[in-house]
Amino acid sequence: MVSTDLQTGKQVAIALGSNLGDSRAILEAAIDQLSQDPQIKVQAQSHWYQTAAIGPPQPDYLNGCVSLLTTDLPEPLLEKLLAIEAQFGRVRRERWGPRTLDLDILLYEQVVIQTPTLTVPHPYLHERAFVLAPLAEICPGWMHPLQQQTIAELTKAIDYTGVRQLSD
Ligand code: A4P
Ligand code: MG
Repeated sequence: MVSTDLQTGKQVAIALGSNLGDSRAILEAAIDQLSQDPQIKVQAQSHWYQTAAIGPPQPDYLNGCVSLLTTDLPEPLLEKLLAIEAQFGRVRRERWGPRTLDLDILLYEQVVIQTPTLTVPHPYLHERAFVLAPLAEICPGWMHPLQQQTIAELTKAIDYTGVRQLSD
């Protein structure tokens, strides 16, 4: 049964971001979509953070993270995330440009993947305050398989200017 499988599922951390449209509603709806998938169990959700954009000039982002248990392998999980992005009208234009919804796989257990379509851990995870702040709330003890430091340890070297936790 699916629920039994999920007990032995893999632990995954996902980053969510949006800076176009009704970001809060879009991000909440994306989590809803994930939680309705029979092969995914959403375990924990961070607060939302208002964050100054990294990249070309553009509006602030709303960022957050969730941790999942899933029986999906990394590539099929990425396909699901891309489908959810598409559902919310995501159109890819410039690199690091504004987007209605961005869903990134940050960590998949201790797995390291480097293919043309998927890099895990996410290559910028350890240096981005808008990722580390929410991630540290929900998985502080998770070891980054390449940095060999926990998420809590990685947060210590980061400048949090422009990153503000929202109250609910
Ligand atoms: N891809 C490879 N690895 C992954 C992964 N671990 N998770 C591939 C998800 N996708 C992954 O994605 C392009 C392709 O990356 C996907 O089709 C998938 O095959 P994209 O989201 O269109 O990426 P991009 O915008 O062209 O570049 P990049 O470097 O992936 O963007 P990021 O790193 O996601 O950064 N500022 C703030 N404050 N908050 C933000 O959330 N986000 C970005 C985008 C820039 N500035 C930001 C924020
Ligand atoms: Mg992305």
